[in-house]
Amino acid sequence: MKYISPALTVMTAAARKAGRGLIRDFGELENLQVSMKGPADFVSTADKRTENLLVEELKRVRPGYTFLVEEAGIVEGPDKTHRFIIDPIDGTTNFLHGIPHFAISIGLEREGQLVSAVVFNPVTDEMYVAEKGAGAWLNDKRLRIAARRKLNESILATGIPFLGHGDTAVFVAELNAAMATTAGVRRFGAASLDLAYVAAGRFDGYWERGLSAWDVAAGILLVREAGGVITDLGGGADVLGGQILASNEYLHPQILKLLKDAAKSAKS
Ligand code: LIP
Repeated sequence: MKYISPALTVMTAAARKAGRGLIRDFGELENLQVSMKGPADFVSTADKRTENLLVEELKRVRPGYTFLVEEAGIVEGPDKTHRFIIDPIDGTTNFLHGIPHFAISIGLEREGQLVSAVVFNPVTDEMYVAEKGAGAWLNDKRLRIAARRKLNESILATGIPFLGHGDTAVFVAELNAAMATTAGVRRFGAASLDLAYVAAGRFDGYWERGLSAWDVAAGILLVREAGGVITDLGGGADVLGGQILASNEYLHPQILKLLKDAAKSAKS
């Protein structure tokens, strides 16, 4: 990467340090799978410990910044112009089940604009980073969004409502529409990595509802800096508000229409 800001250097260092702990925890989990209560408690402790470590590491070098984090919520700092948005383990259910697809996600906002991003999968050692105006990168490789223009050649990723979360009827209608028009739909279980995969051109598009800002903040910048288009599911700019659609400029309007029509039909 040609330009790495001091903030991004600090963020990648914190993610690597936290990643080492998560790898140890992930190894330990194998011994705990026999008891049902064991793994869930263990993962929630790992989640909190990782969050604390990230906040401590980042606070040490950026003491005044505000934080929005999954467990502790908003941690106000005197500097209201900078905000870290952090998910210590995005893909917690994968982590809990021993599926090596989860990530540490750290986004940095300056005056409400996402300016730096890190999504780190410690198992595969894939470090995705983006800097506003300087591109998105996977380790040392520049990321570019896929160039496909036809839905019938495209693979989309999504998230599936579970355990009473989300609107099942709307999701089923959207999935039906996507199944009928695309080359396939995937559900990998970690929004930050779904967005990173869109930025890397692995997925041609990704949509999901019921998300939190910390799931997507870093991934949004990755997609933008890889040349992608990202909106909420109404086509608007509220991308941290819980629903998201990411793709390239050709497919985005097609997918948006498809999903809008499907959601409308589910509600009528
Ligand atoms: C997860 C998201 C995923 C979604 C899950 C969950 P968590 O975040 O990354 O895309 O489908 O329901 O929200 O809870 O693992 O940080």
